[in-house]
Amino acid sequence: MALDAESFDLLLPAIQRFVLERLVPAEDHLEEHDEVPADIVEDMKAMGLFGLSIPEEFGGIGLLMSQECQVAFELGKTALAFRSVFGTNVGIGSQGILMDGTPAQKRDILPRVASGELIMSFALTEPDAGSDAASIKTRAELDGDHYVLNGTKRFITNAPRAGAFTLMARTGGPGAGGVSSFILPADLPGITLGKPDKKMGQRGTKTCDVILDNVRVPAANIIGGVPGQGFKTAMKVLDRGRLHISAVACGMAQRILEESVAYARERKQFGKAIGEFQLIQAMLADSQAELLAGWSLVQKVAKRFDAKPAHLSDPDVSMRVSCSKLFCTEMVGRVADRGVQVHGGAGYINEYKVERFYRDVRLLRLYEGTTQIQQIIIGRELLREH
Ligand code: COS
Repeated sequence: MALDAESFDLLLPAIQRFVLERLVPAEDHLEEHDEVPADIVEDMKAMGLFGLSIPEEFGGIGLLMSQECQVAFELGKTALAFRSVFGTNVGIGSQGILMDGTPAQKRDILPRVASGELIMSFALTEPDAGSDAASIKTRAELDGDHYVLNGTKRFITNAPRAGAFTLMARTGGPGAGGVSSFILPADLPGITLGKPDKKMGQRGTKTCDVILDNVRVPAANIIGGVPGQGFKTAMKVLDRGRLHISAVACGMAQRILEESVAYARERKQFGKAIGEFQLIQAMLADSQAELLAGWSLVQKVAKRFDAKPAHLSDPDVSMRVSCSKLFCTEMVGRVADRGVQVHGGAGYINEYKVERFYRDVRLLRLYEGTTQIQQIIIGRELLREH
C-alpha cells in the first residue's frame, strides 16, 4: 500500500520545513566537524525518513517512487551528507530485501530498517571491481549450512554506521550468474573496517573498506534464499537508486541556483548589482532551464517506474532511469560550476556554500554507476533487437 495523496501533502511541507529550519542551519557544523549531529539523526528517525521507501506493513511510509523523488528533491537542497545518513536505508541498502527477499527476511529486517534502529549499507564495489560489477572476487564458499566469506569491499557508504550489509559475493562461477546477495550482520566475527576514506567533498558522509576474513554466515541469509540471483538484485536496486540520485541532483541544482541568484542580487560591481548584467543573467538562465528539464525528466520517469511491479525490472525503464541519472548529475555539475563563476573569487572560498556544493556534487556523476555506465546502458538498450 502506498501513502495516500492527502498524507503525502502533509509530509512534503514537513520535510521542506525540516530542511530549512534544521538542516540548512547545521551545514556549517557539518563542514567543520565532518559529522551529522546526533540530535538531527534522532529527528530524522522520528520523522520516518529511514522508512520512506519501506511499505507500511513493515513499519515504513511506503512512498511511491514519484513521491520519493519529490522528497529527494527537497533533501537535495542542503548538504548531501544529511541525506546520506538514511539514504542507504531508503535505497540501496534495503531495497534488495524488499524486492527479492523471502517473507521471513522482510519480516525480520525491514521494520528495524524503517525505524532507523538498523542501518543498512550496500556492499558491491571492490578494489578490482567498480564499473565491472559482475567481476567481483569476494568469495562465498558453502560449508554445511553456512557460507564462508573472504574478500574486500571498497568505498562502502555508511559502513562505519552499519548494523548490517546487503553484500554481493561469488557463490558460483565467473560472471553475473555466479553472484549472490547476502544479508550480513556487521558484528559477525571476521568483519573489520578500513580507515575512513578522506574524500573530496560530502563532509559528514562515512565511507570505508569492509574486509571479510573467514566470515561465517548462514546460507539462509542469501536474499531470496536462492544463490546466483544477486547480480540481478543489485542491478534492480541500482535502477531505483539512480532515479533517487537524479532527484537529489535536481534539488541541489535548485539550491545552488538560489544561492547564486541571492549573491547576484547583493554583490555590486561597476556601480550596480552584478545580477543586472546580462552575462550573469545568461549563466543563471542556463542553469534554470537545465534544472527544469532535468526535473521534468525525473518526474516523468518516476511515473513509469511506478507503473511497473516494484520487484521486476523493465529494460526500457532502466534505460530511462539511466537517462535521468546521466542528464541530472551532469546538469548539476554545470550548475555548480556556473554557481562558482557567478560568485567570482568568493565561490572558491569555503565559507560560501557553492564552494562546498561544487565539491559535493562531483560524486553524483561517479557513484551508483558513472556517467559512462549510464551511456552504456542507454546505448545497449537502443541497439537491442526487440
Ligand atoms: N535489472 C535486472 N536485471 C538486470 C539489469 C537490471 N537493470 N541489468 C542487467 N541485468 C541482468 C541481465 O539481464 C543479465 O541477465 P541474464 O544473464 O539472465 O541475461 C545479467 O543481469 C547480466 O547483465 P549484463 O550482461 O548486462 O552485465 P554486464 O556485466 O555487461 O554489466 C553493467 C552491466 C555495466 C550495466 C553493470 O555492471 C553496472 O551497472 N555497472 C555499474 C555498477 C555500479 O553502478 N556500481 C556502483 C556501486 S554502488 S555505489
